[in-house]
Amino acid sequence: MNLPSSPAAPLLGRRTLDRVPPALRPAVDPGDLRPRVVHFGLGAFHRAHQARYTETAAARSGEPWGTVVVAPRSTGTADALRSQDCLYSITELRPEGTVTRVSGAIVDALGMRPDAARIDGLLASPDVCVVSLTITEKGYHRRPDSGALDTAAPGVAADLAAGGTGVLTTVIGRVAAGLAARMRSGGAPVSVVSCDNMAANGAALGRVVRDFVEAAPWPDRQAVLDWMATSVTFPSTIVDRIVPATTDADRRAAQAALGVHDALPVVGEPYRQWVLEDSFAGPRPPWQLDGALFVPDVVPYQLTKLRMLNGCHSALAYAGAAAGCTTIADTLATDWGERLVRALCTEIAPTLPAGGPAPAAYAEGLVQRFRNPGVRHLLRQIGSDGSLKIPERWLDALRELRAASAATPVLELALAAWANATRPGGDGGQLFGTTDPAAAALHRCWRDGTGSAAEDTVRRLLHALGAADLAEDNALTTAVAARLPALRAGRIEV
Ligand code: CS2
Repeated sequence: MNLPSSPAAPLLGRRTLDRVPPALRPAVDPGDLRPRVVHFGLGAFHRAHQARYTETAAARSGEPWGTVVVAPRSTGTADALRSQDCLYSITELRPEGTVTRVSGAIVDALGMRPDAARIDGLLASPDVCVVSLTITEKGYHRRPDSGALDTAAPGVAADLAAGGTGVLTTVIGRVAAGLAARMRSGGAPVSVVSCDNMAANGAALGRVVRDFVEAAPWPDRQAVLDWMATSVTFPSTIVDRIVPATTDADRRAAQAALGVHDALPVVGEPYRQWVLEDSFAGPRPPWQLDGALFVPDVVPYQLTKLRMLNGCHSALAYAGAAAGCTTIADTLATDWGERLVRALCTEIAPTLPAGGPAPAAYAEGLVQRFRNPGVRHLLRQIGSDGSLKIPERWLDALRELRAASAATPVLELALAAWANATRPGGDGGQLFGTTDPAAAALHRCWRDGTGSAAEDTVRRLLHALGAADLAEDNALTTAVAARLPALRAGRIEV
Protein backbone atom coordinates (compact mmCIF):
# COMPACT_ATOMS: atom_id res chain seq x y z
CA MET A 1 0.00 0.00 0.00
CA ASN A 2 1.27 3.42 -0.91
CA LEU A 3 -0.01 5.73 1.82
CA PRO A 4 1.40 9.26 1.94
CA SER A 5 3.25 10.31 5.07
CA SER A 6 1.07 11.92 7.69
CA PRO A 7 0.73 15.69 7.26
CA ALA A 8 -0.63 15.61 10.82
CA ALA A 9 2.97 15.49 12.08
CA PRO A 10 4.44 18.98 12.56
CA LEU A 11 5.82 20.43 9.37
CA LEU A 12 9.58 20.70 8.91
CA GLY A 13 10.69 24.31 9.40
CA ARG A 14 12.93 26.49 11.52
CA ARG A 15 10.54 26.29 14.47
CA THR A 16 10.38 22.49 14.44
CA LEU A 17 14.05 21.84 13.73
CA ASP A 18 14.68 21.11 17.41
CA ARG A 19 12.53 17.98 17.01
CA VAL A 20 14.89 16.64 14.34
CA PRO A 21 17.73 14.47 15.74
CA PRO A 22 20.82 16.75 16.00
CA ALA A 23 22.90 14.64 13.60
CA LEU A 24 20.26 15.11 10.87
CA ARG A 25 20.08 18.92 11.09
CA PRO A 26 21.51 21.20 8.37
CA ALA A 27 25.25 21.77 8.13
CA VAL A 28 24.57 25.53 8.07
CA ASP A 29 22.02 27.87 9.60
CA PRO A 30 20.23 29.38 6.59
CA GLY A 31 19.84 32.53 8.70
CA ASP A 32 23.60 33.02 8.37
CA LEU A 33 23.53 32.83 4.56
CA ARG A 34 22.93 35.56 1.97
CA PRO A 35 21.48 35.21 -1.53
CA ARG A 36 24.61 34.82 -3.64
CA VAL A 37 23.54 32.11 -6.09
CA VAL A 38 20.31 32.20 -8.12
CA HIS A 39 19.25 28.81 -9.43
CA PHE A 40 16.56 28.23 -12.06
CA GLY A 41 14.79 24.88 -11.76
CA LEU A 42 13.96 23.59 -8.33
CA GLY A 43 13.43 19.96 -9.18
CA ALA A 44 14.76 17.11 -7.09
CA PHE A 45 18.04 17.02 -9.00
CA HIS A 46 19.14 20.51 -7.97
CA ARG A 47 18.12 19.93 -4.38
CA ALA A 48 20.04 16.63 -4.24
CA HIS A 49 23.10 17.84 -6.10
CA GLN A 50 24.24 21.47 -6.49
CA ALA A 51 22.39 22.63 -3.35
CA ARG A 52 24.21 19.93 -1.40
CA TYR A 53 27.62 21.08 -2.69
CA THR A 54 26.78 24.72 -1.94
CA GLU A 55 25.69 23.93 1.59
CA THR A 56 28.90 22.05 2.32
CA ALA A 57 30.97 24.82 0.69
CA ALA A 58 29.29 27.40 2.95
CA ALA A 59 29.65 25.23 6.04
CA ARG A 60 33.33 24.41 5.45
CA SER A 61 34.40 27.91 4.37
CA GLY A 62 32.21 29.94 6.73
CA GLU A 63 31.26 32.06 3.70
CA PRO A 64 27.58 33.00 3.42
CA TRP A 65 26.74 31.21 0.13
CA GLY A 66 22.96 30.95 0.06
CA THR A 67 20.90 29.93 -2.97
CA VAL A 68 17.63 31.49 -4.12
CA VAL A 69 15.77 28.93 -6.24
CA VAL A 70 13.37 29.92 -9.00
CA ALA A 71 10.57 27.68 -10.28
CA PRO A 72 10.23 28.35 -14.01
CA ARG A 73 6.63 27.23 -14.37
CA SER A 74 4.36 26.19 -11.52
CA THR A 75 4.75 27.88 -8.18
CA GLY A 76 3.52 24.90 -6.13
CA THR A 77 6.97 23.61 -5.16
CA ALA A 78 8.29 27.11 -4.41
CA ASP A 79 5.27 27.81 -2.17
CA ALA A 80 5.65 24.46 -0.41
CA LEU A 81 9.37 25.05 0.09
CA ARG A 82 8.75 28.51 1.53
CA SER A 83 6.21 27.10 3.96
CA GLN A 84 9.04 24.89 5.30
CA ASP A 85 11.41 27.90 5.55
CA CYS A 86 13.16 26.36 2.50
CA LEU A 87 14.34 23.38 4.56
CA TYR A 88 14.02 19.90 3.01
CA SER A 89 15.65 16.53 3.50
CA ILE A 90 18.00 14.51 1.34
CA THR A 91 18.04 10.74 1.74
CA GLU A 92 20.97 8.74 0.50
CA LEU A 93 19.83 5.39 -0.89
CA ARG A 94 22.65 3.06 0.07
CA PRO A 95 22.37 -0.62 -0.85
CA GLU A 96 22.49 -1.47 2.84
CA GLY A 97 19.97 1.19 3.99
CA THR A 98 19.18 4.90 3.97
CA VAL A 99 20.67 8.01 5.58
CA THR A 100 18.55 11.17 5.83
CA ARG A 101 19.66 14.73 6.58
CA VAL A 102 18.04 18.17 6.37
CA SER A 103 19.57 20.66 3.94
CA GLY A 104 19.77 24.36 4.73
CA ALA A 105 21.28 25.54 1.43
CA ILE A 106 18.25 27.40 0.11
CA VAL A 107 17.41 30.86 1.42
CA ASP A 108 14.36 31.67 -0.71
CA ALA A 109 12.11 30.10 -3.34
CA LEU A 110 10.46 32.22 -6.03
CA GLY A 111 8.13 31.69 -8.98
CA MET A 112 9.58 32.99 -12.24
CA ARG A 113 6.40 34.78 -13.33
CA PRO A 114 4.94 36.15 -10.08
CA ASP A 115 8.38 37.20 -8.81
CA ALA A 116 9.81 38.53 -12.10
CA ALA A 117 10.84 41.92 -10.68
CA ARG A 118 12.52 40.35 -7.62
CA ILE A 119 14.43 37.97 -9.83
CA ASP A 120 15.67 40.79 -12.08
CA GLY A 121 16.72 42.63 -8.92
CA LEU A 122 18.69 39.62 -7.71
CA LEU A 123 20.31 39.07 -11.11
CA ALA A 124 21.36 42.72 -11.13
CA SER A 125 22.76 42.60 -7.60
CA PRO A 126 26.57 42.46 -7.29
CA ASP A 127 26.06 40.14 -4.26
CA VAL A 128 24.81 37.47 -6.64
CA CYS A 129 27.74 36.19 -8.63
CA VAL A 130 26.57 32.79 -9.84
CA VAL A 131 23.41 31.96 -11.78
CA SER A 132 22.84 28.25 -12.38
CA LEU A 133 20.27 26.22 -14.25
CA THR A 134 18.70 22.75 -14.27
CA ILE A 135 15.92 23.26 -16.79
CA THR A 136 16.38 20.03 -18.84
CA GLU A 137 17.31 19.94 -22.51
CA LYS A 138 13.96 21.34 -23.58
CA GLY A 139 14.38 24.52 -21.54
CA TYR A 140 17.09 25.77 -23.91
CA HIS A 141 14.87 25.97 -27.02
CA ARG A 142 17.74 25.11 -29.35
CA ARG A 143 17.17 24.40 -33.00
CA PRO A 144 18.16 20.75 -33.51
CA ASP A 145 20.13 21.51 -36.68
CA SER A 146 22.22 24.51 -35.56
CA GLY A 147 21.95 24.90 -31.80
CA ALA A 148 20.73 28.47 -32.31
CA LEU A 149 17.83 29.79 -30.23
CA ASP A 150 14.55 28.74 -31.83
CA THR A 151 12.94 32.18 -31.92
CA ALA A 152 9.82 30.61 -33.42
CA ALA A 153 9.25 28.33 -30.39
CA PRO A 154 6.03 29.60 -28.80
CA GLY A 155 7.52 30.58 -25.42
CA VAL A 156 10.51 32.34 -26.96
CA ALA A 157 8.37 34.14 -29.54
CA ALA A 158 5.99 35.28 -26.79
CA ASP A 159 8.88 36.59 -24.66
CA LEU A 160 10.32 38.51 -27.61
CA ALA A 161 6.87 39.87 -28.50
CA ALA A 162 6.59 41.06 -24.89
CA GLY A 163 9.69 43.17 -25.51
CA GLY A 164 11.95 40.85 -23.51
CA THR A 165 10.94 42.47 -20.23
CA GLY A 166 8.38 42.04 -17.47
CA VAL A 167 6.78 38.66 -16.97
CA LEU A 168 8.56 36.19 -19.28
CA THR A 169 7.83 32.52 -19.84
CA THR A 170 11.25 31.12 -20.75
CA VAL A 171 14.25 30.85 -18.46
CA ILE A 172 16.49 31.87 -21.36
CA GLY A 173 14.50 35.11 -21.76
CA ARG A 174 14.55 35.74 -18.00
CA VAL A 175 18.32 35.19 -17.77
CA ALA A 176 18.94 37.46 -20.78
CA ALA A 177 16.69 40.17 -19.29
CA GLY A 178 18.40 39.77 -15.92
CA LEU A 179 21.84 40.13 -17.48
CA ALA A 180 20.69 43.28 -19.29
CA ALA A 181 19.41 44.65 -15.96
CA ARG A 182 22.79 43.80 -14.42
CA MET A 183 24.73 45.66 -17.09
CA ARG A 184 22.49 48.70 -16.67
CA SER A 185 23.05 48.79 -12.93
CA GLY A 186 26.81 48.57 -12.72
CA GLY A 187 27.66 45.36 -14.53
CA ALA A 188 29.46 43.27 -11.90
CA PRO A 189 30.89 40.11 -13.52
CA VAL A 190 28.76 36.98 -13.23
CA SER A 191 29.02 33.30 -14.15
CA VAL A 192 26.04 31.53 -15.66
CA VAL A 193 26.29 27.79 -15.17
CA SER A 194 24.29 25.18 -17.07
CA CYS A 195 23.88 21.98 -15.08
CA ASP A 196 21.96 20.10 -17.77
CA ASN A 197 23.04 16.96 -19.63
CA MET A 198 24.26 18.44 -22.92
CA ALA A 199 27.67 18.34 -24.55
CA ALA A 200 29.39 21.74 -24.26
CA ASN A 201 26.48 22.90 -22.09
CA GLY A 202 28.21 26.21 -21.27
CA ALA A 203 28.64 27.16 -24.92
CA ALA A 204 25.10 25.95 -25.68
CA LEU A 205 23.68 28.19 -22.96
CA GLY A 206 25.83 31.18 -23.93
CA ARG A 207 24.66 30.84 -27.51
CA VAL A 208 20.92 30.88 -26.79
CA VAL A 209 21.20 33.71 -24.25
CA ARG A 210 23.15 35.83 -26.74
CA ASP A 211 20.66 34.94 -29.49
CA PHE A 212 17.85 36.16 -27.25
CA VAL A 213 19.62 39.47 -26.56
CA GLU A 214 20.23 39.94 -30.29
CA ALA A 215 16.57 39.35 -31.07
CA ALA A 216 15.25 41.52 -28.21
CA PRO A 217 13.97 44.98 -29.10
CA TRP A 218 16.23 46.70 -26.55
CA PRO A 219 17.94 49.86 -27.86
CA ASP A 220 21.06 48.95 -25.83
CA ARG A 221 21.24 45.31 -26.93
CA GLN A 222 24.64 45.75 -28.58
CA ALA A 223 26.00 47.24 -25.36
CA VAL A 224 24.60 44.24 -23.47
CA LEU A 225 26.35 41.86 -25.88
CA ASP A 226 29.64 43.76 -25.60
CA TRP A 227 29.44 43.72 -21.81
CA MET A 228 28.60 40.00 -21.82
CA ALA A 229 31.71 39.32 -23.89
CA THR A 230 33.95 40.74 -21.16
CA SER A 231 32.03 40.21 -17.91
CA VAL A 232 29.89 37.07 -18.23
CA THR A 233 31.18 33.52 -18.51
CA PHE A 234 29.27 30.32 -19.19
CA PRO A 235 31.43 27.54 -17.70
CA SER A 236 30.62 24.03 -18.89
CA THR A 237 29.89 21.51 -16.17
CA ILE A 238 29.11 17.85 -15.70
CA VAL A 239 26.71 17.04 -12.92
CA ASP A 240 26.23 13.47 -11.82
CA ARG A 241 23.96 11.84 -9.29
CA ILE A 242 21.15 9.42 -9.89
CA VAL A 243 18.06 11.03 -8.40
CA PRO A 244 14.86 9.03 -8.91
CA ALA A 245 11.49 10.69 -8.46
CA THR A 246 10.47 10.75 -4.79
CA THR A 247 7.81 8.18 -3.87
CA ASP A 248 5.29 8.07 -1.03
CA ALA A 249 7.43 5.39 0.59
CA ASP A 250 10.38 7.84 0.50
CA ARG A 251 8.19 10.51 2.12
CA ARG A 252 7.14 8.13 4.87
CA ALA A 253 10.74 7.05 5.47
CA ALA A 254 11.93 10.67 5.65
CA GLN A 255 9.23 11.48 8.19
CA ALA A 256 10.14 8.45 10.27
CA ALA A 257 13.80 9.52 10.32
CA LEU A 258 13.15 13.22 10.96
CA GLY A 259 10.22 13.10 13.36
CA VAL A 260 8.56 15.93 11.39
CA HIS A 261 6.69 16.03 8.08
CA ASP A 262 8.74 17.01 5.04
CA ALA A 263 6.51 17.65 1.99
CA LEU A 264 9.53 17.94 -0.33
CA PRO A 265 12.08 15.27 0.48
CA VAL A 266 14.51 14.16 -2.21
CA VAL A 267 16.37 10.87 -2.54
CA GLY A 268 19.54 10.01 -4.41
CA GLU A 269 22.25 7.40 -4.79
CA PRO A 270 25.33 7.83 -2.56
CA TYR A 271 27.58 8.65 -5.52
CA ARG A 272 27.80 12.24 -6.69
CA GLN A 273 30.22 14.15 -8.85
CA TRP A 274 30.54 17.67 -10.24
CA VAL A 275 33.23 18.64 -12.75
CA LEU A 276 33.38 22.31 -13.71
CA GLU A 277 35.29 24.30 -16.27
CA ASP A 278 37.56 26.63 -14.35
CA SER A 279 36.37 29.79 -16.08
CA PHE A 280 34.33 31.75 -13.56
CA ALA A 281 33.92 35.48 -14.10
CA GLY A 282 33.90 36.39 -10.42
CA PRO A 283 33.59 34.84 -6.97
CA ARG A 284 31.95 31.42 -6.62
CA PRO A 285 31.18 28.99 -3.82
CA PRO A 286 34.25 26.89 -2.98
CA TRP A 287 32.51 23.72 -4.18
CA GLN A 288 35.88 21.95 -4.25
CA LEU A 289 35.51 21.72 -0.44
CA ASP A 290 32.82 19.12 -1.14
CA GLY A 291 34.80 17.27 -3.81
CA ALA A 292 33.87 19.19 -6.98
CA LEU A 293 36.62 19.16 -9.57
CA PHE A 294 37.68 22.33 -11.41
CA VAL A 295 39.47 21.56 -14.67
CA PRO A 296 40.60 23.60 -17.68
CA ASP A 297 38.82 21.29 -20.15
CA VAL A 298 35.68 19.40 -19.21
CA VAL A 299 35.13 17.74 -22.61
CA PRO A 300 36.64 14.30 -21.76
CA TYR A 301 34.55 14.11 -18.55
CA GLN A 302 31.46 15.45 -20.26
CA LEU A 303 31.50 13.02 -23.17
CA THR A 304 32.33 10.07 -20.93
CA LYS A 305 29.39 10.83 -18.68
CA LEU A 306 26.93 11.65 -21.46
CA ARG A 307 27.81 8.76 -23.74
CA MET A 308 28.46 6.10 -21.09
CA LEU A 309 26.16 6.85 -18.15
CA ASN A 310 23.35 8.71 -19.89
CA GLY A 311 23.79 6.70 -23.09
CA CYS A 312 23.39 3.42 -21.17
CA HIS A 313 20.49 4.86 -19.18
CA SER A 314 18.54 5.62 -22.34
CA ALA A 315 19.39 2.27 -23.92
CA LEU A 316 18.29 0.43 -20.76
CA ALA A 317 15.14 2.57 -20.55
CA TYR A 318 13.87 1.66 -24.02
CA ALA A 319 15.14 -1.94 -24.10
CA GLY A 320 13.81 -2.46 -20.57
CA ALA A 321 10.39 -1.08 -21.48
CA ALA A 322 10.20 -3.51 -24.41
CA ALA A 323 11.09 -6.37 -22.06
CA GLY A 324 8.48 -5.39 -19.46
CA CYS A 325 10.89 -3.97 -16.83
CA THR A 326 10.02 -0.95 -14.65
CA THR A 327 13.29 0.28 -13.16
CA ILE A 328 16.98 0.40 -14.04
CA ALA A 329 17.72 -2.11 -11.25
CA ASP A 330 15.14 -4.45 -12.90
CA THR A 331 17.04 -4.28 -16.19
CA LEU A 332 20.32 -5.11 -14.45
CA ALA A 333 18.64 -8.18 -12.97
CA THR A 334 17.87 -9.58 -16.46
CA ASP A 335 20.31 -11.77 -18.38
CA TRP A 336 20.96 -8.96 -20.90
CA GLY A 337 21.14 -5.75 -18.81
CA GLU A 338 24.73 -5.89 -17.64
CA ARG A 339 25.83 -7.15 -21.05
CA LEU A 340 24.12 -4.19 -22.72
CA VAL A 341 25.90 -1.71 -20.42
CA ARG A 342 29.29 -3.25 -20.96
CA ALA A 343 28.83 -3.70 -24.72
CA LEU A 344 27.63 -0.13 -25.26
CA CYS A 345 30.53 1.25 -23.20
CA THR A 346 33.01 -0.85 -25.19
CA GLU A 347 31.48 0.25 -28.48
CA ILE A 348 31.58 3.98 -27.77
CA ALA A 349 34.89 4.02 -25.83
CA PRO A 350 36.96 4.79 -28.98
CA THR A 351 34.98 8.05 -29.39
CA LEU A 352 36.05 9.41 -26.00
CA PRO A 353 38.89 11.92 -25.87
CA ALA A 354 41.84 11.11 -23.63
CA GLY A 355 42.04 12.84 -20.27
CA GLY A 356 38.75 11.65 -18.74
CA PRO A 357 37.96 8.67 -16.54
CA ALA A 358 39.28 5.28 -17.77
CA PRO A 359 36.39 3.74 -19.77
CA ALA A 360 36.67 0.19 -18.42
CA ALA A 361 36.68 1.29 -14.78
CA TYR A 362 33.88 3.77 -15.51
CA ALA A 363 31.75 0.99 -17.06
CA GLU A 364 32.38 -1.21 -14.02
CA GLY A 365 31.28 1.65 -11.76
CA LEU A 366 28.10 2.07 -13.79
CA VAL A 367 27.16 -1.58 -13.40
CA GLN A 368 27.51 -1.22 -9.62
CA ARG A 369 25.53 2.04 -9.50
CA PHE A 370 22.76 0.76 -11.76
CA ARG A 371 22.44 -2.42 -9.68
CA ASN A 372 21.76 -0.54 -6.43
CA PRO A 373 18.50 -2.16 -5.30
CA GLY A 374 17.69 0.82 -3.06
CA VAL A 375 17.32 3.11 -6.10
CA ARG A 376 13.94 2.78 -7.83
CA HIS A 377 14.80 4.74 -10.96
CA LEU A 378 11.84 4.47 -13.31
CA LEU A 379 12.54 3.70 -16.96
CA ARG A 380 9.59 5.95 -17.79
CA GLN A 381 11.37 8.94 -16.20
CA ILE A 382 14.60 8.31 -18.13
CA GLY A 383 12.81 7.47 -21.39
CA SER A 384 10.88 10.75 -21.44
CA ASP A 385 12.06 13.59 -23.73
CA GLY A 386 14.01 11.04 -25.80
CA SER A 387 13.97 13.24 -28.91
CA LEU A 388 16.13 15.77 -27.02
CA LYS A 389 18.26 13.33 -25.04
CA ILE A 390 19.24 10.84 -27.72
CA PRO A 391 21.08 13.24 -30.03
CA GLU A 392 23.32 14.19 -27.07
CA ARG A 393 23.83 10.66 -25.84
CA TRP A 394 24.13 8.47 -28.94
CA LEU A 395 24.18 10.28 -32.25
CA ASP A 396 27.56 12.01 -32.25
CA ALA A 397 29.25 8.81 -31.11
CA LEU A 398 27.38 6.94 -33.84
CA ARG A 399 28.51 9.45 -36.48
CA GLU A 400 32.13 9.23 -35.37
CA LEU A 401 32.15 5.44 -35.36
CA ARG A 402 30.44 5.13 -38.75
CA ALA A 403 32.81 7.70 -40.25
CA ALA A 404 35.64 5.43 -39.07
CA SER A 405 33.86 2.39 -40.59
CA ALA A 406 33.53 0.81 -37.15
CA ALA A 407 30.69 -1.62 -36.47
CA THR A 408 27.89 -0.15 -34.31
CA PRO A 409 25.60 -3.06 -33.37
CA VAL A 410 24.84 -1.85 -29.85
CA LEU A 411 23.94 1.71 -30.86
CA GLU A 412 21.75 0.18 -33.59
CA LEU A 413 19.98 -1.91 -30.96
CA ALA A 414 19.58 1.17 -28.76
CA LEU A 415 18.14 3.20 -31.64
CA ALA A 416 15.76 0.41 -32.53
CA ALA A 417 14.63 0.19 -28.90
CA TRP A 418 13.97 3.95 -28.91
CA ALA A 419 12.14 3.73 -32.24
CA ASN A 420 10.01 0.89 -30.86
CA ALA A 421 9.14 3.05 -27.85
CA THR A 422 7.98 5.97 -30.00
CA ARG A 423 5.03 3.95 -31.30
CA PRO A 424 1.70 5.47 -30.31
CA GLY A 425 0.06 3.84 -27.29
CA GLY A 426 -3.65 3.08 -27.04
CA ASP A 427 -4.36 6.25 -25.05
CA GLY A 428 -2.82 8.56 -27.67
CA GLY A 429 0.41 8.88 -25.66
CA GLN A 430 3.66 7.01 -26.23
CA LEU A 431 3.56 3.23 -26.03
CA PHE A 432 5.34 2.80 -22.68
CA GLY A 433 3.98 5.90 -20.97
CA THR A 434 6.94 8.19 -21.69
CA THR A 435 6.32 11.81 -22.67
CA ASP A 436 8.14 13.84 -25.30
CA PRO A 437 7.58 17.35 -26.69
CA ALA A 438 7.96 15.80 -30.16
CA ALA A 439 5.55 12.92 -29.45
CA ALA A 440 3.02 13.98 -32.12
CA ALA A 441 5.71 14.30 -34.80
CA LEU A 442 7.17 10.92 -33.77
CA HIS A 443 3.74 9.28 -33.98
CA ARG A 444 3.34 10.62 -37.50
CA CYS A 445 6.54 8.82 -38.50
CA TRP A 446 4.66 5.55 -37.95
CA ARG A 447 1.65 6.59 -40.03
CA ASP A 448 2.64 9.01 -42.78
CA GLY A 449 4.84 8.61 -45.82
CA THR A 450 4.65 6.62 -48.95
CA GLY A 451 6.65 3.55 -47.98
CA SER A 452 5.37 1.21 -45.32
CA ALA A 453 8.68 -0.57 -44.79
CA ALA A 454 10.23 -0.34 -41.35
CA GLU A 455 13.32 1.29 -42.91
CA ASP A 456 11.17 4.24 -43.98
CA THR A 457 9.81 4.66 -40.49
CA VAL A 458 13.34 4.59 -39.05
CA ARG A 459 14.42 7.15 -41.65
CA ARG A 460 11.54 9.45 -40.75
CA LEU A 461 12.28 9.08 -37.05
CA LEU A 462 15.91 10.05 -37.60
CA HIS A 463 14.77 13.09 -39.58
CA ALA A 464 12.51 14.02 -36.66
CA LEU A 465 15.63 14.00 -34.45
CA GLY A 466 17.27 16.49 -36.82
CA ALA A 467 19.73 13.77 -37.98
CA ALA A 468 19.26 14.00 -41.75
CA ASP A 469 22.76 12.59 -42.33
CA LEU A 470 22.05 9.39 -40.39
CA ALA A 471 18.61 9.10 -42.00
CA GLU A 472 20.37 8.81 -45.35
CA ASP A 473 22.71 6.05 -44.11
CA ASN A 474 20.91 3.07 -45.64
CA ALA A 475 23.04 0.45 -43.94
CA LEU A 476 22.11 2.03 -40.61
CA THR A 477 18.38 2.30 -41.22
CA THR A 478 18.28 -1.29 -42.50
CA ALA A 479 20.18 -2.58 -39.46
CA VAL A 480 17.94 -0.64 -37.05
CA ALA A 481 14.77 -1.80 -38.80
CA ALA A 482 15.95 -5.42 -38.68
CA ARG A 483 16.03 -5.20 -34.86
CA LEU A 484 12.41 -4.12 -34.53
CA PRO A 485 10.60 -7.49 -34.69
CA ALA A 486 12.58 -8.96 -31.77
CA LEU A 487 11.99 -5.82 -29.70
CA ARG A 488 8.27 -5.93 -30.46
CA ALA A 489 8.34 -9.45 -29.11
CA GLY A 490 10.12 -8.27 -25.97
CA ARG A 491 13.44 -9.94 -26.81
CA ILE A 492 16.66 -7.99 -26.22
CA GLU A 493 19.43 -9.45 -28.31
CA VAL A 494 22.74 -7.93 -27.28
C1 CS2 B 1 18.95 10.20 -16.63
C2 CS2 B 1 19.69 11.28 -15.86
O1 CS2 B 1 16.69 10.86 -16.63
C3 CS2 B 1 17.70 10.72 -17.31
O2 CS2 B 1 17.70 10.95 -18.51
O3 CS2 B 1 19.82 9.62 -17.56
O4 CS2 B 1 18.84 12.06 -15.10
C4 CS2 B 1 20.78 10.67 -14.94
O5 CS2 B 1 20.19 9.94 -13.89
C5 CS2 B 1 21.69 11.74 -14.38
O6 CS2 B 1 22.25 12.47 -15.44
C6 CS2 B 1 22.78 11.09 -13.53
O7 CS2 B 1 23.72 12.02 -13.21
